[in-house]
Amino acid sequence: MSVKLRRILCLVVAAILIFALTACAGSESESEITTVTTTSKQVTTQPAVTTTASQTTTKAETTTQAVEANPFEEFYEISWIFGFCDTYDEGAYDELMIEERYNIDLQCWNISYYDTEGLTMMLAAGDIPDFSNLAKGGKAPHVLYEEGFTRSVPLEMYKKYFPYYYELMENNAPTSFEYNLIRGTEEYYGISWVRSNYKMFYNAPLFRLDWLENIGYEIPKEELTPIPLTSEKLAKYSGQTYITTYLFEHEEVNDIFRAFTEDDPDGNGEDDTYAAVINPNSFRNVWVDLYWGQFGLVSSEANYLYLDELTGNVVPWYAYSGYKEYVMWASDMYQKGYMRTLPAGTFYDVLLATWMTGKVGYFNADRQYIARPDAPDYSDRQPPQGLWLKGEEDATFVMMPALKGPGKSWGNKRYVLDAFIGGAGGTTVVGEQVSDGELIRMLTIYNDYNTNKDDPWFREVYQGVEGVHFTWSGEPWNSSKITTPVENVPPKYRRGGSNIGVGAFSAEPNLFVHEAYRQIWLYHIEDKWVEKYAITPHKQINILDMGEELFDAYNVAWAAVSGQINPIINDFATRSWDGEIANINTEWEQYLNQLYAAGLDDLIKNFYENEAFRVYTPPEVYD
Ligand SMILES: [Ca+2]
Ligand SMILES: [Ca+2]
Repeated sequence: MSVKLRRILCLVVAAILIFALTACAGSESESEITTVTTTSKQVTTQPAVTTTASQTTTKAETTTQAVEANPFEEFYEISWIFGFCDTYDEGAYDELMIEERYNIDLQCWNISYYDTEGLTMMLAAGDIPDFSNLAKGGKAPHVLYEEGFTRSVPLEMYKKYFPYYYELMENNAPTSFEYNLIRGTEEYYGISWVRSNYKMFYNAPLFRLDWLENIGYEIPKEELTPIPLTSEKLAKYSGQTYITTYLFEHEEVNDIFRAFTEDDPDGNGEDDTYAAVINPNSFRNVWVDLYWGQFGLVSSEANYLYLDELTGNVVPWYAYSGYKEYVMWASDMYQKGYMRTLPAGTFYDVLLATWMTGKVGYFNADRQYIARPDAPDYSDRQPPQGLWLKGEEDATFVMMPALKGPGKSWGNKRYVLDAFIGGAGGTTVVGEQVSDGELIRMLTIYNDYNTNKDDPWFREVYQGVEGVHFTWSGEPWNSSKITTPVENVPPKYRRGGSNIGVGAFSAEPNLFVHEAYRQIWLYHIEDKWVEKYAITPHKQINILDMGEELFDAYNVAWAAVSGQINPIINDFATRSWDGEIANINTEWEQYLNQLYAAGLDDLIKNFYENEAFRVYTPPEVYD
């Protein structure tokens, strides 16, 4: 993280932490981390019970391989830590299936990957399992490698044994080849993870549809697709939330916000509603990205750089002309009372509580929680379901891809910019004791998982058995799953062995989570929302795009001028929020002159427009 980012964001650290927390909660459901709730800690090694014959019969398409040498001839013991291994009990149903197919014995080490102390002690004793994620172990992948804990992974092996992953790398170049790269080689400190969220937005504009109808804004019926809800908890509200590609014009949104405040949209005869929540201009957070997005920039990312059409310069948000337009719009909406600030308290809690008053008509909703039946601590406080559960049972809602701005550069923030991720939290590290043969076996398991998702054997291992582990909420494999509580699963069907980290390299979302989640994902992909509406930075301040030398020099340069630049930014944000700006174009020019004189000019010349700082390339989103 750049020094700049740290300093500018000091005001919103708490909010960012909440963002991280909720982002975490979401990504867990996506990677389907299985919690195994057994307590005994049996570590006996079980001999594999594999026969070649059983392998050829379990999978029809391997007949051509039957005449070739058995690729799984050599037996391996493979130790691992992913997820809650502290409570893992050897010999689970799915574990045995994988062991038999691949001629291995999986051995889970009984330490949770959240157990900082346990993992630290493990490393201090010089131990590391064969395959693990050690996010909480206190050592980054390159440190583990330099200290002799891990082995490297050659690019060549991805090409040969994990072609699914290699193709993803090609589609996401250049950074995909750079995360975890051991400099000057074609080998990696570990296997970098992939997230499906680069294909997705974080927040979604959500309007009260019943209010829109009451104030005379109709969306054509054929443009509204109802989201069916199938869970026991929310089925009675099925079809009350719609998804649409229809977008209101910017001036229409402004008028809707007026009418949500002035025209009694809830029809109770009282002047008791308003359009939406807003924060002062100095507040920068993912929860206001959709507002900023109308003007072609995002609030939550300080490291995005934009190509400014007016000046021709590559500039950060605070010197981008879209920011000028944003502050004028925000201030106007606030001054008129159509959008209001929050009472004191923890931002996230107060925001959700304010939404749940039922007096607000527009939400920058967290897409992952729209109509989510589980995780009540979070989901029951969010729209739409929170309002239904609080008694507004007839409320209807419509979700759109973005809020359209006045120009042509409007859009939504992509959840993450890159498909690949590195660092301790996003890498599978491989113990130094692992042979090439064992590594190849594991890469084969990863590859098979990602390329055989419709195969019955793989479905049984990685999704479970219908009627035992889950039931379908609708059509099999074309709806979301209703999971059987672990305590109701017969002991012989106990699962857990399939949680060996296979999902960490999947670019595809888990579409079986819950029905709204599934429908929203499918809509995003089918209608290419990311391609149409994502706000793409021209460049992104980070070590991979700048190179270490330029990045380090930049941090030093920023530290030297930030003391002069930040007060200018803060002053403009405050005065514009307070409505103290009479002629925005004159004042904007003065503001830019001040910024450039205070050091921005040199930052632009030496860094932002430096040719060694490469332009950002968006990943391939659609196959
Ligand atoms: Ca085992
Ligand atoms: Ca009213």
